[in-house]
Amino acid sequence: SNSDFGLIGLAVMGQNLVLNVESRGFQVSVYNRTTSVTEEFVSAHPDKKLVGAKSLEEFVQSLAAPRKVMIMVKAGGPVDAVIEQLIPLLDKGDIIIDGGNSLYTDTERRDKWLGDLGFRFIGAGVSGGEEGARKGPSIMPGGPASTWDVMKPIFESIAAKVDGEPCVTHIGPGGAGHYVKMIHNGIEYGDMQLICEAYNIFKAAGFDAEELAEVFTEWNEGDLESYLIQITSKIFAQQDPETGKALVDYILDTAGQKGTGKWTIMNAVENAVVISTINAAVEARILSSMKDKRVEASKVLEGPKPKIDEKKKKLVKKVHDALFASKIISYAQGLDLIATMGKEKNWGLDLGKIAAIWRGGCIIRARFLNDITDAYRKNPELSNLMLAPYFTDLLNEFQENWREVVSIATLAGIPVPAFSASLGYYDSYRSAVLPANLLQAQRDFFGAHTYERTDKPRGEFFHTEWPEVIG
Ligand code: NBP
Repeated sequence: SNSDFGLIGLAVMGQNLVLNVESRGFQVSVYNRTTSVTEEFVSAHPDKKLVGAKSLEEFVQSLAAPRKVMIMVKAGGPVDAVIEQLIPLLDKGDIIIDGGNSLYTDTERRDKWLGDLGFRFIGAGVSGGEEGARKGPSIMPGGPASTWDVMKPIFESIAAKVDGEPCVTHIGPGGAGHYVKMIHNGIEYGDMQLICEAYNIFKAAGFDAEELAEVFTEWNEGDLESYLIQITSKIFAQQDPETGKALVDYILDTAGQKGTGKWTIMNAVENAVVISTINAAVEARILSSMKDKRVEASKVLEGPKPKIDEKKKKLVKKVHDALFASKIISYAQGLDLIATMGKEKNWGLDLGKIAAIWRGGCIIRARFLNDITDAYRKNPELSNLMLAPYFTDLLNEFQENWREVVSIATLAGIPVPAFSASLGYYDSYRSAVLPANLLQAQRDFFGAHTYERTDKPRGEFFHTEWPEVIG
């Protein structure tokens, strides 16, 4: 009974996390439902301080007190199944960590369930895929602060580091960690779609894969520097071994999704927060998956030829501005949702710290997260990221090219749902006057909903006897 840490679930994420924890000097016990997986894993790493357990009893007995057990199995039912099997074997005060992509409401339920039984529970979002898990992920743990204190040394040692700071912080109680991970995934959807729209515009302007690789390589050396821009440059440079041509041109244009984007949208609607960029990204995936219907419609529904006549160098700058501006909007919306939910739940979230731990390890890591961190450090009560002076200046600088890109694309019949949704949000948000006066008139007309007047104090409501409409 002397392992520092135990992990259940030796699929991709679990195996890599175990190797990461072990590499920081900890002895790790491992258990997997299918025993052969455990045996193969342990024997593949004879030089590592690993204890492979054939049963959960053996696993639990191999851990030093208080036991620290991380569950890394498929989200949903499997997590509850593992917890149920663990409960009779653990002692009060032992710590259970769920590191999968659990829905935050499940985490809240488990937090209460296990807390009532005297166990300590942490629901931690882990981002960065296989490589992140092995070399250093971004970790978003939620649960009691006192439990976080016990886990802190291990979590800080395995997390990615940026400027020496570990990409992990205590997010808040209960489901806060998994909630923030969910929104992180939504933001990831937005980032990916925005890059795809930039690509589509360049394609219509005649850029070949080599030129695209150059554009993205250059962008990755500037203010757009990020993991997703970097891998995109590598994707364009990748040749298909069979034809010697760009591999990307052979990949079918239908995307899948696992559900975190959908959860993010549902939560935004519940909180009455606009996340139109992420919305557009999720819907773009849905539309992409309707390949057969799109092929049919392409034969009958007309539009202009998707051709853009612009000087390539100038277009690159314009699309850069459109992409960056849209990305700022997407983060402004995602962070607005996190802030709103944090207040609603009394989670005491620190948006600056959340942005800071996304700077390394995770899929959305990007240079501009430094500026987001700064913005919230300067003003923790910032009402919207767009209104932080640094981002206000950028948006003011970019907005002209941004409009031009949305217009050029629209006139050429190239769909830019995320670029235009972002611009629509920007223009709505900065409109002192919106046409909702008419909307209120309509509502009062058919439903006697009443309205307020521009020439009377707020809070005074009026109703008009509108003419009768027959038929
Ligand atoms: P999977 O999500 O594919 O889960 C496979 C693991 O779950 C195996 O170890 C399997 O054991 C175990 N398992 C299942 Br399925 N049902 C079980 C049950 N009833 N009892 C016990 N064990 C059970 O693994 P993953 O891709 O490594 O992901 C793990 C978690 O991390 C998920 O929540 C995922 O969403 C999250 N995540 C994944 C990534 C990624 O890039 N893959 C990134 C970030 C987060 P078996 O071997 O006996 O079938």
